[in-house]
Amino acid sequence: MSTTNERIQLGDLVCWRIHHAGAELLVSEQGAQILRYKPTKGEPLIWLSEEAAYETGKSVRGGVPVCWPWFGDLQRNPDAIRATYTRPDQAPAHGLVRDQAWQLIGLNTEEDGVTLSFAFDTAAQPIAEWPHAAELQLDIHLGERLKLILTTRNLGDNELPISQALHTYFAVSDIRKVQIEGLDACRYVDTLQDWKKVRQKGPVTFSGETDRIYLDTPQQLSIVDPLWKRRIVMRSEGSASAVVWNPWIAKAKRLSQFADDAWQGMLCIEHANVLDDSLILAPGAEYRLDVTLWSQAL
Ligand code: TA6
Repeated sequence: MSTTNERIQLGDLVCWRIHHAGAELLVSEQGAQILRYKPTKGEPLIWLSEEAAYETGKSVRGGVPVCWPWFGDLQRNPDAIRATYTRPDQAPAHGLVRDQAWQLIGLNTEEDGVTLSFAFDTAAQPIAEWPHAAELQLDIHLGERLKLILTTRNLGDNELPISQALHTYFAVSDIRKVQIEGLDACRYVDTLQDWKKVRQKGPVTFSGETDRIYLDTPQQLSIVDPLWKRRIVMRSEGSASAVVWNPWIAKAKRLSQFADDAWQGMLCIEHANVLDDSLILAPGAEYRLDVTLWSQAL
């Protein structure tokens, strides 16, 4: 199987472009952010904005931003998580690491594929407003499928409350024509209806802005895309919550790095540990969230 690994520069960002058996992966060291993933056959699985900016200190729109040590608006997180940050009124959305430099700690090529490992260590890169000893590691394995393993280690002497998500932007033919299978009967919080609790009936379909936090989610979800004649399959371990988001027309106009019509070709399904599924790591403990992605012909 032919495999190549290249270190390239995109704008301000150092990135790694990996080819293995006809599949392609592109990851920036900033945020350990996957920017592109195209399997051996068919369309890319991961969506990346045509207006993406590759700038130091700015998360790129698309790919798989890592939301940690909290997801979303810190004020909407459990009290214990809010209390980990000394300036909660100025907390950035989606945590502190998606726009920061991570360290490449491993690049291994095996017969079955290539694994890139990145780490963010608060001992090496202290965050004054988040004074906790922790290490975050993202292992990305490109093989027949794409596997992401996000591991948090609590290196401190106290409990560490966190919420997190792999904020994956999937590429779809037309959001109006796809559906998500696997969430039937799950509870969800509708963040667009004042965080009202609702129960999902049947597959998730899209006819407007959608921003929901699903709870008690199963290990396997899929996006059925009839126009591209494919099913994107997502299998996770260590996550019982998932965020489903499409900005639709009006919000698309307000988003940075996002063309007005880009809402039609993307869908975020974000495997998470949020709300009831948030975490408290004991001193010395580690926690793994992993997601494997692949596509099948319909
Ligand atoms: O995950 C859904 C969400 O929280 C949406 O509400 C929207 O804000 C999206 O994340 C994108 O957030 P960002 O900060 O990347 O623009």
